[in-house]
Amino acid sequence: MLAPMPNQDAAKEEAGRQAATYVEDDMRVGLGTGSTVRWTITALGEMGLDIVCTATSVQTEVLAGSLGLHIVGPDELGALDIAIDGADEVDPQLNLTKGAGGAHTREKLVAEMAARFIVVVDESKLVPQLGPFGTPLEVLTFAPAVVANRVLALGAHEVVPRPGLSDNDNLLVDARFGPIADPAVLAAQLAAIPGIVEHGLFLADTVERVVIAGTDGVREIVRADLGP
Ligand code: A5P
Repeated sequence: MLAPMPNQDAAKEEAGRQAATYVEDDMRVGLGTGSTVRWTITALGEMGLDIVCTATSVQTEVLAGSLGLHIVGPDELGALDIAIDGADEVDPQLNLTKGAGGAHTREKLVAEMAARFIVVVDESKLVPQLGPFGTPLEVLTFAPAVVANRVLALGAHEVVPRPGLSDNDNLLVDARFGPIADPAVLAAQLAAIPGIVEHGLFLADTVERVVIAGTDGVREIVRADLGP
């Protein structure tokens, strides 16, 4: 677990609110899950824009609805102009680990529906290599031990089950691989295991920018091939 930074809550609010400035009237907006993007959702509620949103979890749907945002299912929108979400780890290429909140399956679907995917974090989430957090996996309840053995065979030294079920009524586990040398390779290997509904590795090619709040204020990193 990464060490919390001083004033981490204030940093989350700052990053979350800055990301909301990318949203404009008439946009179709994907809303992520977690304590940082909660501030984006709060800001959107305050801004009173004419937008339609889709939510990545029941928790976010309830929050956004309570703030007066118009929420519909992804199928009603088909595509999104923008999605904004948090992350658990961000590497220098902008690959992400997501899923601490168990919402990564819906989060990945919504991120990939969006023309622009913006990530909001405090700087404690920046890591030189993905892995220390663990890799969240959503797994069918049908044969979790079979899946765990396949994940161990890929090099995980531990597969830790979480209590409860996801919003999709599946199991959640955390696979511990240690530092991940090549997230794209591991992502492909995990995607090929039957019974894994979705893994929490989000590759950089889906990410436009990361909004990062730290002790010196907010900064943004845009994916290298998109320019400053
Ligand atoms: C939810 O499943 C995760 O992917 C979150 O987006 C992630 O855990 C970020 O949450 P915080 O902003 O609370 O750290």
